[in-house]
Amino acid sequence: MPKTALTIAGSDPTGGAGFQADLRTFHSIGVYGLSIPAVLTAQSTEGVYCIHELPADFVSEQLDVLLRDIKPDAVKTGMLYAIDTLQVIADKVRQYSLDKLVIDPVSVSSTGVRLVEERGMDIIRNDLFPLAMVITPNTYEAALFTGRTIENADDMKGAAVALKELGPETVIITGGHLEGKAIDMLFDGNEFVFIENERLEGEFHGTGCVFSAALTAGLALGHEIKEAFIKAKDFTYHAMGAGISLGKGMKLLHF
Ligand code: PXL
Repeated sequence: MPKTALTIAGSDPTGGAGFQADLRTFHSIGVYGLSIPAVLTAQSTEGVYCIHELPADFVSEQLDVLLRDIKPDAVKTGMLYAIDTLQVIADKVRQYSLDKLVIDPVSVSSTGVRLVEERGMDIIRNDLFPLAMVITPNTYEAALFTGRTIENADDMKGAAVALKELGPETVIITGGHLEGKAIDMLFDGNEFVFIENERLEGEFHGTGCVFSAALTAGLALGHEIKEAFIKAKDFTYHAMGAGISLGKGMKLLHF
């Protein structure tokens, strides 16, 4: 029987991000993908043009119907957008004891469009982070959630310690948006693990989704968090290296 991973996330018609990218990633890693769309977007490689909420009680219904039938080996959340939807996810994670939970606290698109309602940030911080096995903010999101400035590896460490205090088991901050080398960092309360890569040319869309989905797939396969982190980073970096310009805007990861 294959291992299973569930993504609860937004729709990105390009497939570069959102639940479509998560499903591609799960499949590529050999994990059977389950998916619940939580919000729809109209977007291209040039950006997000429109966001269409789904009723929170319909997201809730999708979760009930699926989870009464199948217990996924790991779960990730991506763009959830609406306050009511975020609350539903927190409730359902508790109700169904979803313990291998990766929270990618998607807040802003690469082109600067808000992907969560403003007060939703509080629900992510107070209700979702404490339930997470791993949270995967990028440096920009880590700065938003902690109120800190993050410009280098030391700032990343400080932010990770502050984020860990909010309750997740492990914090991974992805640093692709910093100057210089691309640095990603894991903090589990005891040690910091850094991964450094040469920065790749170009603007990429969906790196956060692919990374967190690869991490979730690794956890579904039974890897320890640190091993899943290293493998997920490697997967994402290679997919960026093979990135494609399908449209007029950002590059999409290819794998
Ligand atoms: O990359 C973050 C992200 C996640 N999910 C959806 C998105 C985006 C960015 O645009 O559209 C659906």
